[in-house]
Amino acid sequence: MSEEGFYSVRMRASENGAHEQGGKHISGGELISTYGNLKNAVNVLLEKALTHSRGTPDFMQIQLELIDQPITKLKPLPIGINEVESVKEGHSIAQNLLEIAGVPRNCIERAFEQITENSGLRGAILFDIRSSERIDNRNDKGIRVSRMDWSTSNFDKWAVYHKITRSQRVKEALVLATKVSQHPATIAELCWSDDPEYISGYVASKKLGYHRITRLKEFGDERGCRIFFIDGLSDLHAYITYLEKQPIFVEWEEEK
Ligand code: PML
Ligand code: MG
Repeated sequence: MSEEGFYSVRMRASENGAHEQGGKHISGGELISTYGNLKNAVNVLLEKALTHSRGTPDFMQIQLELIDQPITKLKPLPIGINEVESVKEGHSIAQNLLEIAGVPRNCIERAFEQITENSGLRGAILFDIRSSERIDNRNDKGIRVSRMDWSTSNFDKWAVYHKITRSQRVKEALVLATKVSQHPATIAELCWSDDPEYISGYVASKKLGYHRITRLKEFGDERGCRIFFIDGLSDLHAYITYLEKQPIFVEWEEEK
């Protein structure tokens, strides 16, 4: 990317009113665009919201803001794929990966117990690995990680090299996981989609990379989850500011 100005472009869409009026979350998205590409960027987000299998939005907000900070470049997390036959097996692999990443077993169990009650959020929840409590105080909103992107051409090269289907969804998830895992307070992330037609998810951490798990819920289930397991958090406010405001650009280079 050149040094001209960049814009953070964000979208959120809901059905039966705005999110803050109790509407159902349909879709969210964020990207970084040059001024010249803004029309295209807005269209990408519009298309995402209008074609989502969670429903037809009757509220949508697309917002843009000039980024006034330098953009940090990060390499994508290494990727691994775990093929599983059932949700039970998927959850068991996810739990083992979380444990290897450093999340205590009792905390993992407590997080899984609470997943159902936290599944309608439009953002992520922060789970403290010491107290096994949710600590973000954002209720139904959760934390929305923002100001991040990966150029389509560089992502496409990465996908060809790794023999992975070029999917916007995988790109967005890997960008988010790369940004979140980069912060020293993040121990691991657990995510699966709230899209009823998408059953794969992942566990990610700086130590383990991005582990896709092919089945983490049943087809048709609209409940998703995104949990960041956090340790050593001296400044919760600074952590949330990093997630929401620090601009990140993912860039991959083929290993020599
Ligand atoms: C989402 O749809 O919002 C999350 C998708 C997570 C899994 C992406 C992947 O298949 O790697
Ligand atoms: Mg989604």
